[in-house]
Amino acid sequence: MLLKNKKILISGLANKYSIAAGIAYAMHREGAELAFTYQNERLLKNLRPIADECGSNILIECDVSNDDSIKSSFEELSKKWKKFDGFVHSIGFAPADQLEGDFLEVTNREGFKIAHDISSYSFTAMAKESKSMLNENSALLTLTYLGSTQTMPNYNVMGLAKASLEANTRFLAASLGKDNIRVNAISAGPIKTLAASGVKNFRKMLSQHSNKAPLGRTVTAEEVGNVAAFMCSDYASGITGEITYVDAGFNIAAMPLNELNDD
Ligand code: 0WD
Repeated sequence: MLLKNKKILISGLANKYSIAAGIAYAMHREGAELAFTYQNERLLKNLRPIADECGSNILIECDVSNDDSIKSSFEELSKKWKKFDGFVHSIGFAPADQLEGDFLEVTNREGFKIAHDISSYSFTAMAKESKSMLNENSALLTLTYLGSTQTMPNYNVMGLAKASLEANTRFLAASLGKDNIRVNAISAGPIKTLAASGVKNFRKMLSQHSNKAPLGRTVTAEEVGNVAAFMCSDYASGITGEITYVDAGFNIAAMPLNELNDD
């Protein structure tokens, strides 16, 4: 069991399709004790049955757009866990009007601000607020996407926010290295979740992905969860500041293999 005796907090579980759900199941299977944060009351009913399956009754409200909410959520957590071994940041958001249409036409200051605040700054904010509670050998993990480094239709300002999140991962890793706390990101291939359905024509992205990826398919939340469990385990003790792709190899391929073959 990769995560025996580890206490890990998971954020961003909106429903059973969330990547965070795949991560929770994998971490539970690997022996971790889990706690969860949820954005608001409305999402609690989706979270509760999954937390139950994972043997957790530590469910804490935390809206990462608000510093007081982040602070009080860790105060709440400290009543159950004096110290813990890391957290998963599986949170991203941009207003819907930013995720449809031409980048230059649709992007505005407010949308830019919100996307970067919720999708990148919140990772720093959670690290800041929890640092005094983190054990040595803790691991922090976030979820990113290829839009950080390559363009694609409709992903727009989220791509910029993910670029920021990846730099954030590196700077946090540099900052927390002296405390022996590791910070990493998983760049997941497209998976049909609530957040993903906010991106226009997401279905087409899925089929394009399968067409180009060396493995000829998309990935599952369970596959992301397995890598997340490893990254937060002591088996990954030599890895920090790294972006690990779990995308069936999509990012390494310039074009589909069969594209130029005669048949
Ligand atoms: O294809 C995908 N699904 C990919 C997702 C590919 C690569 C990366 N990712 C990333 C996302 O960008 C995000 O960072 O994975 C992370 C998790 O996303 P998900 O599992 O795809 O989406 P979802 O199940 O919707 O969970 C994201 C959750 C929110 O859900 P909704 O859809 O209700 O906005 O992030 C949470 C919320 O639960 N969230 C917040 N939590 C606390 N405070 C906030 C907030 N202010 N805003 C959003």
